[in-house]
Amino acid sequence: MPETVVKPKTRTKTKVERPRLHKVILVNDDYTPREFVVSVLKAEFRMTEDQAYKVMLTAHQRGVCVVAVFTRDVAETKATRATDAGRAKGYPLLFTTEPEE
Ligand code: TYC
Repeated sequence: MPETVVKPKTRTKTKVERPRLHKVILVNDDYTPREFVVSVLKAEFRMTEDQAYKVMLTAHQRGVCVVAVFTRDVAETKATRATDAGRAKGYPLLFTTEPEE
């Protein structure tokens, strides 16, 4: 008796999309010293003094500044570490994340 051969009727389309990137955002406050913000930006985001100073000043003047973009995990880890560095010194320094459009 011949075997029944069942042919698949559906095809699987492989579609690979890039992971969405997430912004790390520095939020201004009235208490964290400017130099401390700069030192955290340099340590956690590998910025130069000049880059860090510009980002700090933008957040200071406008309320927020985008620091950099990363995959979600990296963005969240860096934001948490940077926020914790401020908390360890008793400062309200805050870094948040949000997905890019
Ligand atoms: N506004 C703070 C001050 O005047 C400095 C500061 C800048 C704090 C940026 C947080 O995200 C910040 N000492």
